[in-house]
Amino acid sequence: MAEGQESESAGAKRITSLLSFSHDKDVDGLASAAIVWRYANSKALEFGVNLTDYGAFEQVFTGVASRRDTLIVVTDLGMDETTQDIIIRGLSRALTQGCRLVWLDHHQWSDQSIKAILSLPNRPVLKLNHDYCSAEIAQKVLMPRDEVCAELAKIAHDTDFNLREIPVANALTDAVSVLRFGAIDRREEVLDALYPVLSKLAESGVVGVWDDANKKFRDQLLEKRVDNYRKEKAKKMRKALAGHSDHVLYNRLVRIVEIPNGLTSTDMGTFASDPENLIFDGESLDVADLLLMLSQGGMLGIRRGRETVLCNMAAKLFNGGGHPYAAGGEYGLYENFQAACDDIFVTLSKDKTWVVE
Ligand SMILES: [Mn+2]
Repeated sequence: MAEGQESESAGAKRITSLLSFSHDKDVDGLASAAIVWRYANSKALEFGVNLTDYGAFEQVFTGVASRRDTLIVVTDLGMDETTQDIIIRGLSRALTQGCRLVWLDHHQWSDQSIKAILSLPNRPVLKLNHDYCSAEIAQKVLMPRDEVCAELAKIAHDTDFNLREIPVANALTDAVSVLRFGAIDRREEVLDALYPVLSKLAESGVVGVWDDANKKFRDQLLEKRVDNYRKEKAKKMRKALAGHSDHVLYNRLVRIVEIPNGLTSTDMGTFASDPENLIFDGESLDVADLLLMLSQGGMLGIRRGRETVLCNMAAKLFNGGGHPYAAGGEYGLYENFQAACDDIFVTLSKDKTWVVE
């Protein structure tokens, strides 16, 4: 036993740097990376970060194979099964070269993916917990006594569980969208666009980017961009909702809307669950039990207005998954929106698993 401990501390001493992989799409991914960054600073490890999204793992994870003596920390990312082989190969190589792996996540994982991570060399750590967002897991595991990290985790929870109770959490969600969509439009790196916010969050927490007395971002240009984005967004969401297609299935109101580029399912889902936003020409629509948002690329975002349905079960019928309150899937490319809606209604009518009895 004593011998084992000795070799472990000798091994730990060799670690000189920390490489963080996190989700670029939302506040949870960003807050997780900021918490990991603070952990790296607390251990005096040289810090590097990669932000990515599903479908782009390959570019990001291929570089990992050349790392040595690095602590690799992955947060807010589930193993992407289509690129699992590439990820496992890269990580396996890194871990035999003295790297260590800590993977913290809250998405649904297949048994096969869990096994693939746990059978990697050099005793990888994998912590999965569906009751928390990823930033909360990172905070509890890595920085349990750090106040700044505790606040970051709280904010991430507010956005990830769609509670929308903390103003700065909403503002940061919009800032991530503005910066991310802006970078994508200009074909720039999302990481570069998010880096200034991320580094300030890591350095001094929320107070580094947000003036809470005035409920504004400290960066005036960012504040302006977010404000403008919110106005445009409200306009687009109203237009999208006006073109909705409704159908009652198993006594549940199912609504499909076409979601335009530049809007997230979370934004649309929140907007569409507020009765105040559902008044058209003096007539008010009911809040839908199940809301499906079809994007021009054929992706489906799924949210619910009541706890009478399970978004993740509906998503399963469209090759997707997620949580009961928020999920996503894929319908495929389409030309005629109404025909696509009818087709989606037919699929939902054939399987009752998404209905809470
Ligand atoms: Mn998350």
